[in-house]
Amino acid sequence: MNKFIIIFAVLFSNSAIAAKNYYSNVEGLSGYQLKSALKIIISRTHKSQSYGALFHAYKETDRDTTYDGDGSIVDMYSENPNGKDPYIFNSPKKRCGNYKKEADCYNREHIFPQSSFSKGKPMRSDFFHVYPSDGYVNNRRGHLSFGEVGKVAIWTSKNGSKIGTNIFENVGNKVFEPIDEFKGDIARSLLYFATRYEDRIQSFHHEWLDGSRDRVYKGHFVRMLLKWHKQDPVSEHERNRNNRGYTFQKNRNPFIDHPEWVEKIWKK
Ligand SMILES: [Ca+2]
Ligand SMILES: [Ca+2]
Repeated sequence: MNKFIIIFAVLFSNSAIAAKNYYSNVEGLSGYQLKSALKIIISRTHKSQSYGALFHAYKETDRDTTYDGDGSIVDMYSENPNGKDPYIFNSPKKRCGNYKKEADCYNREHIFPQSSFSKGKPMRSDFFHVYPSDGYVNNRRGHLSFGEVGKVAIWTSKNGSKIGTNIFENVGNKVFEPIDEFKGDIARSLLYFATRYEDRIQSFHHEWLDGSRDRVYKGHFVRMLLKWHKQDPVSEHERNRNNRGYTFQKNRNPFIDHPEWVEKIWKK
């Protein structure tokens, strides 16, 4: 083990210990009271990092130590959890840049599109909803909502992420569907976002918003996020990313630490 790995191992084990004391004064709370109490905790501790710093952090925070364990960057839009990845990114030289097709380069994907909040701070560089992803797939997704496409896709990425018409509750809008392995990850990112920014989100614009501070998202969208949260439980990769993100940005995603809080807040 080299010195670098030992330093990170120590930092991350300290992170895990510190996380135990992270959620204070939320005992007995439920519903939107719990959400607002979490909002205070994750905002007070949030040390916003620069947009450029994300790129530097990814080589550690998003390192593949659980799927292939090859140390390359986990990209939800190209990772194949059941076999060989169609392509991998493991060099800073692969940062976008221009791209013409998948595998050309990676950039920073905002799960909650940055156009929705005019690239404002600290949302734009908030680690818990900004992930490294293939530039071409990121661009195809654009600011589309998420949904379930079913069998008839307009377009499919090399790992099976799809664009097409949303069949979830027959909503019928044009959506992006990630692969099953990452549906929960994306749901928990969006629920983090709804909590962290509940005081500002009424001025943001996206078709999935219902204009409220408490529930934040439209009914069908909340029901789909709850479904995704349940069918794709927190993985070891996600827990690692949460701990590494805590080292980087000093706050945490409560719904990775306490998956049971999702239903406690949103289930009606
Ligand atoms: Ca991989
Ligand atoms: Ca997952």
